Amino acid sequence: MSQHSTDSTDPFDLAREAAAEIARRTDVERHDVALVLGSGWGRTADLVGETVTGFDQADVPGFAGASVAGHSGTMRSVDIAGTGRRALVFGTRTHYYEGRGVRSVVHAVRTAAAAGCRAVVLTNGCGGLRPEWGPGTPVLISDHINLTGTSPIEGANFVDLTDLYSPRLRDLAREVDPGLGEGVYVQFPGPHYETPAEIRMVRTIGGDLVGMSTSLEAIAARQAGLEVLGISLVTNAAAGMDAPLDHAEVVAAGKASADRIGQLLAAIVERI
Ligand code: 8IG
Repeated sequence: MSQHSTDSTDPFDLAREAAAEIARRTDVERHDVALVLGSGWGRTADLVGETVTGFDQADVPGFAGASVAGHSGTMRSVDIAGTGRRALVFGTRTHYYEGRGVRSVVHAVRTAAAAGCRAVVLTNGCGGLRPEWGPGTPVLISDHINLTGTSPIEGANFVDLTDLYSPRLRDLAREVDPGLGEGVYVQFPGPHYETPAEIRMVRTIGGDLVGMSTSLEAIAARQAGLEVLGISLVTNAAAGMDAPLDHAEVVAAGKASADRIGQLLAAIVERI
């Protein structure tokens, strides 16, 4: 079976349709920066600026409703504090494991490009392989390893992925928060987590973070000409590592990180 939709709809036409609907609903012709909020990042958009317009993502062509608990299905147009620029915030994403096809996974990124965005910030919640990154630690993605076995690119388009995760935007993020570490994100198809043996493999091949998103979106973003910043929030130690913190500690770490990652995202978006 083809990994891409076999219907005759052009995914870029669908993205343009979605962008037109967004322009209609928000009354602005173009947005400047897109944010995709992953697990744990849901409330951070409030710190980016004032939500001028919010609507159900599922009302925009090509988008399905939220299907993962803890993800908000709201799309928002946010006035980036003090800049006169607009952020297009996707409160949820379609994951590869949902089985809706790779086109659905990258539709938000293609829509962002069609809506005029020049950069996209892809966030996620993930497992961490470095013991110094406890739950609640934000980490910049320096590069990725795509273990999904698929690609969002259709046809013989040999898209260069060198410096996919923009060095300029990573430098900018570190100006905001000099304590930020960075690592290689490994996307598994999911929805199951890894086995301890798979995590040992990840370590061997150079991975630092494991998750079920982001890489396919980043590839589509590069094809669309967007600058990409990827930020992971380590929410758990990868499988087979030392005993995780107890639940109360994890909750406390999450609360403490909410402020840090919200301020981080706001300060970055303001400077992009
Ligand atoms: I949150 O440990 C979160 N998402 N693959 N592994 C994978 N995805 C994740 C993990 C994890 N934690």
